[in-house]
Amino acid sequence: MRVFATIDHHDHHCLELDEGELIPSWEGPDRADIVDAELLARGFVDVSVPGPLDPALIARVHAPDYVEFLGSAHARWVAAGNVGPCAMSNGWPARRMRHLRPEGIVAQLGYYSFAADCSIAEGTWRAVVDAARTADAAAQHVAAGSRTAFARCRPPGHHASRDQFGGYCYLNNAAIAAERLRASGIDRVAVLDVDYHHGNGTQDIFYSRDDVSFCSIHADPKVEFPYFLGHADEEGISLGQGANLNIPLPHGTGPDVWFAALDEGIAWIDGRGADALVISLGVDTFIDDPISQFRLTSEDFTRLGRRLAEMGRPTVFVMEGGYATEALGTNMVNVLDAFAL
Ligand code: SP5
Ligand code: ZN
Repeated sequence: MRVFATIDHHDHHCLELDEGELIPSWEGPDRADIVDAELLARGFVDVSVPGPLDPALIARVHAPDYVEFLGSAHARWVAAGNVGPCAMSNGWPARRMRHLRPEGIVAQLGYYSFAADCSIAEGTWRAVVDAARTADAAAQHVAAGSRTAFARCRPPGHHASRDQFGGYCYLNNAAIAAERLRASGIDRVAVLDVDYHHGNGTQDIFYSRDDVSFCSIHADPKVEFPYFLGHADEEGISLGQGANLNIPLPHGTGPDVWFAALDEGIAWIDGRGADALVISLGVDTFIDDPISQFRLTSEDFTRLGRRLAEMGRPTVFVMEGGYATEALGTNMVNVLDAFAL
């Protein structure tokens, strides 16, 4: 299996507001290093650096003003005299307030984000661009006829919408991969999101379209981040009516219930008739994940890889969450290894 990766993510490590404290984000550079070490140890040596960023592709997924904002936010934060190392807001446009774009950097940080678990460090934009390039390259590899490819990227992407960051995500790597497949002439794409958290950004990006179907299996937003999207009655709108499937599950969900949900999601995708798949591959469903509450074991990730292989479709894997760093490499590569067999 071809792997796409860069090491330019190393300067991206933000602060996040967690349990009332500003802490170094759970989503740190060590995550990618651990996955890289495990890939190497298990013989995944076909590793390529992705090509340059394609602005036209990014523009199919994200608003131009948002992309411009992300690229300049940290420099503006410093220029405005803010002392903290990471740019973040303290106010958001909530109920009955107006969604007019404000002028200052702190206000715009609120306008362009939906959560305080995510900020912008000096090295963030460079890492974000690299993650997007990585997802694009993996999709190009599959569009060119390969059975599969793995985008080993960070920061993750599935919480990022057309114009909002949050949940450790800035540009939506999986959506970028899906758009690359579409732009390469693949008619029907399905994104299957197995990260513990609902892929609210991906859902939102494709919500009114029928050419990219979206299925997410995740912790119930009534009790889990991102809290405000991911319910079972969100089925898509207008042309996209019926092209969105959410399967929310309770805290404490174990393998029996989780794999039954996976079968339901796979049957639904089969019914949609997808020509290629993008997997938003989060392994924060792991029993020992420090911020999550599902109960999959490392062996279950092997089972997941086998089940995805049985779908028999060209498949782009895009790395998302997973915070149990000791086991992250094993869990991520277990999926890929079982798929590649
Ligand atoms: C890509 C992805 O998996 N994003 C997840 C973002 C979740 N952010 C909120 C995390 C809150 C964690 N609080 C757990 C406290 C444990 N002591
Ligand atoms: Zn997650």
